[in-house]
Amino acid sequence: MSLGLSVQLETPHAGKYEQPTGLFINNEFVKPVDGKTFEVLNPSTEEVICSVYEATEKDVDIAVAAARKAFEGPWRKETPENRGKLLNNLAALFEKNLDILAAVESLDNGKAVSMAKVDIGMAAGCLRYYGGWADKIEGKVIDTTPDTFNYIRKEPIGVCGQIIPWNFPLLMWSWKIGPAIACGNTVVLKSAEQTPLGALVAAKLIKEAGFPPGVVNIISGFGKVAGAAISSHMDVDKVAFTGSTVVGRQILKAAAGSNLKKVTLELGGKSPNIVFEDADIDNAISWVNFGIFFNHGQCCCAGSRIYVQESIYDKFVERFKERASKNVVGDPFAKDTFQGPQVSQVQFDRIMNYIKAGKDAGAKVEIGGNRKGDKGYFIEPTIFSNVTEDMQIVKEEIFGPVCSISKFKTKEEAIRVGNSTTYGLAAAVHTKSLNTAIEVANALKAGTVWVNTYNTLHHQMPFGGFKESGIGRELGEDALANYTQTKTVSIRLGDALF
Ligand code: TXE
Repeated sequence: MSLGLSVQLETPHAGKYEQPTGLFINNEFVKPVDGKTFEVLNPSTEEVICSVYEATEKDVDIAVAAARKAFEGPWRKETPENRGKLLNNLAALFEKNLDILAAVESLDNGKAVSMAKVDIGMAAGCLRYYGGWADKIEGKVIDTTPDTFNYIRKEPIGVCGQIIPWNFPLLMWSWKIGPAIACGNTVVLKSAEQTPLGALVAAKLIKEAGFPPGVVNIISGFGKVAGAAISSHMDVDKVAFTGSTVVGRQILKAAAGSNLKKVTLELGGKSPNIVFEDADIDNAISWVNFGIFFNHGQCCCAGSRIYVQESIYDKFVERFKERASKNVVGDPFAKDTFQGPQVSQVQFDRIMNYIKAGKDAGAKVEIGGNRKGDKGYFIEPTIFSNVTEDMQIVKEEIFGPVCSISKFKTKEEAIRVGNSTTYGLAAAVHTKSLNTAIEVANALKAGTVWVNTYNTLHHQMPFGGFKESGIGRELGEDALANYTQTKTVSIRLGDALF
């Protein structure tokens, strides 16, 4: 029996709901040309939740054609005010459907439902924020000579391909769609193959919010097939990607080898979290714990390298171990859960291999280091000490609940080790000294530096990477630059011939 275009599912938190399974193209759920499907697993139980339809190159072509038609058609003439209204409608629908969206996110990704609710609230905030920008994207007039009138227009880029990961499925969905729509583009968004469910439930809200057909198209599928088809497509004008650095490079190559589409990349990290001896220790411990273990360590900005000043190191390690041991790991739908399972078997294996590599290299396991339970992809919060800068666990992104902790003596050393990475997404400094905070924040080569806090992203503030952590900035006013192109118009006023 072939799969229908929706299935009835049930979540512990929000009860029964209708889960779309098709590709969302032209405001309708449709079956792919080849009729292929793939299974979606519940990471807490390793059981199949349902199957969804898989897009191949042919479906990417259809979705891109729909986005092109909308872009060259009525969408082009849509007023900025109306674009803003649509994003505001969508934000309100996210809020109205918060419980169900959060529940689907927990079911599919494994994140604690309390955290998923925060994600959905932030996604609504992001969509509303860019709704506010839609009618404030302005050009300017530039005076050059008396007989010319010159103006600059900020025009949409066109059809935007957007490829998102599985760690914050719906938050990334909003980070991508919000600014693209505010600037007047159309979108083909591919969700991650591990977490397609929320993106499809949210696709229903696109239609309900009143978007015209073809403006936002959402497809499920695999990176090597649908993702690669988007990044090498000759009629996609821009690609925005969040994911691994390895794939980021492939996307740049695909863009270079096709139509030189504009590319923005938000990639991995190995962020330092630096604690000075004058820091408020309770505060620092809370944020260091949150910095690495939030979202099960599956954050591109996770504070995975912890450096503590020598004089407080022993005390800090003891207190940090105590704190991390209290993180409740388990069923994402249970009330007190902080950490759920890793997203997939592949990620679970990758993390367990890193833990083994740390142990083999002689690092000391302060806590954790094991799988938790025997069902689901749960891993104990793990802290390694006795590490050296050349160890794999200190150099490479683990993307799990695993960190290293080591000591430093001076501010200069903290800056040096903080910067000793090919990445540059985020960093943090904990200190009561304003001078230390500013000096170190300015010296760290990272797109975001937090002081006495961690992971406190906000849609009003730009986010993105230095070095190999990416190209371009998402969020804030900066993101608008990713989704507009500048046109110079120069008009000769006099009639003198050249
Ligand atoms: O990422 P991929 P994976 C890092 C993290 C993690 C590692 C691997 O270190 O352990 O990446 O995770 C699509 N052309 N991050 O394998 O493969 C894919 O379908 C076009 C950091 O899941 O990069 C998915 O939609 N697209 C990160 C998206 O890329 C391709 C978040 C991410 O998948 C493609 C996730 C291709 N050739 C992982 N191959 C962050 N920055 O937050 C894959 N994709």
